[in-house]
Amino acid sequence: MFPTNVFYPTRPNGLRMREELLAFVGKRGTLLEPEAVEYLLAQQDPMVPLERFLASRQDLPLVVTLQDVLQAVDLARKAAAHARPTAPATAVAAAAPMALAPASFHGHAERASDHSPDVKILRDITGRSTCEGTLEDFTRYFRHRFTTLSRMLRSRRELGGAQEIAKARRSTREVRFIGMVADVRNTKNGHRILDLEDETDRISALLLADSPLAGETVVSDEVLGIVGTVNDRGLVIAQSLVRPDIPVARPFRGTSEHIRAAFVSDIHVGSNTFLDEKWAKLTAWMASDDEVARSLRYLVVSGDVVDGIGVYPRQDEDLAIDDIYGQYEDLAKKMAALPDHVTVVMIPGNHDAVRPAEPQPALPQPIQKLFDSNLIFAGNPSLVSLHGVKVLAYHGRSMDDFVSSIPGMNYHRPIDAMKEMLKMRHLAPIYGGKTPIAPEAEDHLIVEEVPDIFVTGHVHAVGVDAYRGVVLVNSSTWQAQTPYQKMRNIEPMAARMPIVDLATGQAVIKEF
Ligand code: D5M
Ligand code: FE
Ligand code: ZN
Repeated sequence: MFPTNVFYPTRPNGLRMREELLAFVGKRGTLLEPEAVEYLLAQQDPMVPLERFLASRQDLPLVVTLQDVLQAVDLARKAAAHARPTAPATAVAAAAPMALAPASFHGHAERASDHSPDVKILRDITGRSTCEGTLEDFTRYFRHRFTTLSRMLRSRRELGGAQEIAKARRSTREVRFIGMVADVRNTKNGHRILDLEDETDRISALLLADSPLAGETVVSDEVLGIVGTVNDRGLVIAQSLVRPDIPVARPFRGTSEHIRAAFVSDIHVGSNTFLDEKWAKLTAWMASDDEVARSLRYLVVSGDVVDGIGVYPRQDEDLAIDDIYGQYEDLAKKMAALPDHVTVVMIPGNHDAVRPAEPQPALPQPIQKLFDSNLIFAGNPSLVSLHGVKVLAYHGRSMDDFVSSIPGMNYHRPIDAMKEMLKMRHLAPIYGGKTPIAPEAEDHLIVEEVPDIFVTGHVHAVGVDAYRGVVLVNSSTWQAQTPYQKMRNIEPMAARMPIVDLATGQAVIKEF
């Protein structure tokens, strides 16, 4: 069962607190955005951040947004850190957007070598794949996707009393229902029509071009809720869309010490555009006595660790090492050259020597044997605990499908797609695009548990940000532009390494 109360703690005095909050801002002639209310109610003392925000403003806005509150909290945290430079930062962290990562960390660094590794793989397909790709497998897979996501949606207040589609169709009043998107199309007047299905029936919903829903991203095969009214032709005029989402922003639950994790991906060892010198610089820096380098306890490698063989037509022309074992042997040497205090967790990507269909299992034993014991291999995706901090690592192939089906998404802004994944609570919602999906008995691409850190690679870009308390990381590449990427106009942002402080969730990007 989905442990609702673990993710969305409700305070026993929640109702009274909610009234108090609303009355408090009401007296000051302003309103609280519902998301801000939810965030505040999840805090130890909801009044503290609110008072902080109100105190920071001379003239109050009409509506106080979640962003306003988070910014005030972040400012207060920074001010506190400034006043007490050696005091550990409070666990508020990564709440404010950090697209422009600061150059250095707040807080004191620990020596990683003083801490033994603490890695637990919490969720991963490796060794548990059962599917054979039969029709029954697909039916079971989609049923699992639908049931799991609709269970999440049912716990949303907006969808209280949601009906089955067969019932909703016959309604003449306001309806609420949950469906899997079977089709999205535009009408000639710029409206959008969604076809939605559940186990009972199918229905069409209209998103009007001049409504706030016009800007909502909707993709095939995601599961969402609709609130609307049915017109006399059986079409639902949607008033709102409800995503499973992360309904309540949570503070970052970090470690007590400032140990850090670094993130790389898309190393593409074996490619003739692999950035040898940049990697050598990285290796030297990691072993140096730089304070941040010494504080790195973990290195998470999110796939495309080698360039592979026969991944795309005429790839042999772009290879410096044309043997798959040769490529992994070379990578193993590079990993062995990293300092002992760094434990590596490695997942595969679409260039690696495992099945391309997601979820992908960990690299096979004959390849794992090439590496020393400082490496831990996991599947793609995996939920891994590093010193208790939950990291969801996913290579990110589905971003190709996000980019091709959503206007405005692009390869330079992977964070936008990552936020959509969290809202949809699914890493690869679009079925039948470029991302091959294996119909396992359970949908491993569902984001069941909210992670503390969510990392992807694949698009050869770099970025850090946060969404509702989850730190988002996209981890660059160690390969310069290939002829294929040149043809597709993909400019890599290479040799940049995001590093996250596991105590505070603060992220910086180190460039080589
Ligand atoms: O992906 C490297 C980059 O190339 C990344 O931005 C995605 C893009 N890419 C890769 N394969 C495709 C396809 N089939 N269509 C469109 N774009 C693609 P890598 O996985 O390293 O090859
Ligand atoms: Fe790649
Ligand atoms: Zn890739």
